[in-house]
Amino acid sequence: MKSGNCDGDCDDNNAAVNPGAAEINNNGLDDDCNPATPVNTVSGIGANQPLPGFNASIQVNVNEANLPEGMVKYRYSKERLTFTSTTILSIYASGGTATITGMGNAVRTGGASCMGCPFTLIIVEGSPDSMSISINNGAYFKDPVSGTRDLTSGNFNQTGQ
Ligand SMILES: [Ca+2]
Ligand SMILES: [Ca+2]
Ligand SMILES: [Ca+2]
Repeated sequence: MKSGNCDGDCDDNNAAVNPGAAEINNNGLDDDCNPATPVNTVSGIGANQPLPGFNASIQVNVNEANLPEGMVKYRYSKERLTFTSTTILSIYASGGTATITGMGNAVRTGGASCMGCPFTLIIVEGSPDSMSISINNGAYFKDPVSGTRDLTSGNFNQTGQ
């Protein structure tokens, strides 16, 4: 049980979690009882095949401390789709799962575009890492399998609770 008692300890049932503890990245715990640490980040390049014979790739570099400089790029050959972020709104990472939201421009060669479209990117640490992206809440594009899909090449690095 979490408690709000006056010693500032955010988890009285876990002796390792307290305001004097060191933050351990990506363990799913706010070890030092300070939600502001660590600064959430995700960076890297990865690729996979959402459907056999069709290549998807993603490039991401988002740092909670400097969201305006953040960027997400996604390409998917089957849809002739190119997506480039224009605004990063949020990043949250805990326990090895990072969620990034923002806006961007999606273009299908010879098809409909979606300018200023909201997107959600999920990156999960693992061996290999996995990813999933949804554009316009899935109305424009959604990775064609539920959950996240393993990378076939590349790697992401993330920092979070
Ligand atoms: Ca913390
Ligand atoms: Ca990784
Ligand atoms: Ca932690």
